[in-house]
Amino acid sequence: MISKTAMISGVNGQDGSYLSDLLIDKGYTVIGLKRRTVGSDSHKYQNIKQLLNNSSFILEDADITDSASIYRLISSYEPDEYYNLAAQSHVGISFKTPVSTTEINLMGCLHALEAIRTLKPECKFYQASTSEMFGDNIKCPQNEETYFSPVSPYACAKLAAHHMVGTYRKSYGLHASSGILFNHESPRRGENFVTRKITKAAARIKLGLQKKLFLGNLEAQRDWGYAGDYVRAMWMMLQQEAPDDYVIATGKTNSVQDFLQYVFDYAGLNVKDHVFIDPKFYRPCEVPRLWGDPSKAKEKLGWVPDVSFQELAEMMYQEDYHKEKINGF
Ligand code: GDR
Repeated sequence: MISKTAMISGVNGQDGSYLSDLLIDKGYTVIGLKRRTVGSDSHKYQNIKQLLNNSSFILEDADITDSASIYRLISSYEPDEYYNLAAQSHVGISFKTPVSTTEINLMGCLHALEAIRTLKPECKFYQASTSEMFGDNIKCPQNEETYFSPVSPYACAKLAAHHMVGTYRKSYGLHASSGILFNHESPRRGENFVTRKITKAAARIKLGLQKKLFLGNLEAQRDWGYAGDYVRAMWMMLQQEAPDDYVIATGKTNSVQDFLQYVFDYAGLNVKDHVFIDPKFYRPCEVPRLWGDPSKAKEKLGWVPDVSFQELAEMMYQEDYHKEKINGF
């Protein structure tokens, strides 16, 4: 067992919750940072409910845009590893909230880097970078050498943070790594991301709880993997002697239409009977095609994904079906 302390921002999100499960299994103490929201936020504990009574899991209120809260927590817990997973992570919404998206996705990273540099420079740092940084550069498959061409406020802020991590690594010798993660999904995925929106709607249609599903661009291609596999890669990066950047992907690409068709076929439903296009789900600018080349992660970290596209879609549909069955009746 490993006796280390890890701090995870965005702990109640999909990735934060899977990473906490993984680290606690390995013997870590996890300090989970969660942003306090106005009003009832009981649904925000959904992904971490299995950890709330675990003595190795400590939940702290924090806001990554409030540098004082990050300094206070790093100073009191002196973590060995810090995983910066908190973000405004919805690309479409970033067009509507470009300023707050940039504050969270760029300044949140910078506050943590500065706090680590001044308070605990030996703390290893992980930054959640993203394939969205490749933007409209459709040279495929994309790897660590592919040039970035972001096309959303979300991706611009993430790219600035990505460069900030590289700058702190070079300038101050921090063990700071960025994972350029391609889309990764699971039953814990937020319901406004397209895969979960599709699996939840298919389950509800199958159960007679809903008739129609409205979507945007079905042509976009994404390299979809399983979040549980991807958090393993995050941890592996911080166990390396030297910090570095890694593409984490499956090496396969599929369109939104492919995912939709697969889930509806699996559920025994006809797409044409239920799915309609609503222009409001189109973005002002779209990333047409993401397809990652994870060779470096395989070679240097020994990382390979376990769950296939089909297994992922089936897992998500089945969980949504069971949840909706309980909720719906
Ligand atoms: P993405 O994920 O933008 O790739 O970012 P999302 O699931 O939101 O969109 C994937 C593709 O589906 C198209 N699409 C729709 N998307 C949503 N959300 N809702 C719809 O109704 C819909 N219809 C079609 C989108 O236009 C897009 O092309 C995710 C996030 O997790 C980021 O935080 C992360 O950095 C990247 O993946 C890698």
